Amino acid sequence: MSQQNTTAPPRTKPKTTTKTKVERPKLWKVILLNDDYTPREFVVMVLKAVFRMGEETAYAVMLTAHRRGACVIAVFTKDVAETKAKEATELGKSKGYPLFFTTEPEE
Ligand code: TYC
Repeated sequence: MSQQNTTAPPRTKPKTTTKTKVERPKLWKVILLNDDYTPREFVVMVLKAVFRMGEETAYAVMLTAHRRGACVIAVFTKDVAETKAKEATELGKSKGYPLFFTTEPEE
């Protein structure tokens, strides 16, 4: 009786390999824009309340936006950046100020 060779080891080496690439989620900048009407103290208050800045950091950021027209405040995930920018802009709006925070993706 002829016997078939059934003892050959199974092929275990994959024909193709898959590399899983996990990319870091892109971060978004929140940018404070200057305007001519919002009181400086109000801008500082909003920066402290929404972005958890201390008095000195908030004042420095406000002054940078005042002098240069805009200032990057912080980076967050897209959702958090948009929520905070909206919340901070709304605070100004509720007092009738044109205070504006915008977002843009980081390179
Ligand atoms: N420019 C405003 C003023 O002179 C103060 C201010 C600073 C407003 C920064 C907005 O992002 C701003 N009262």
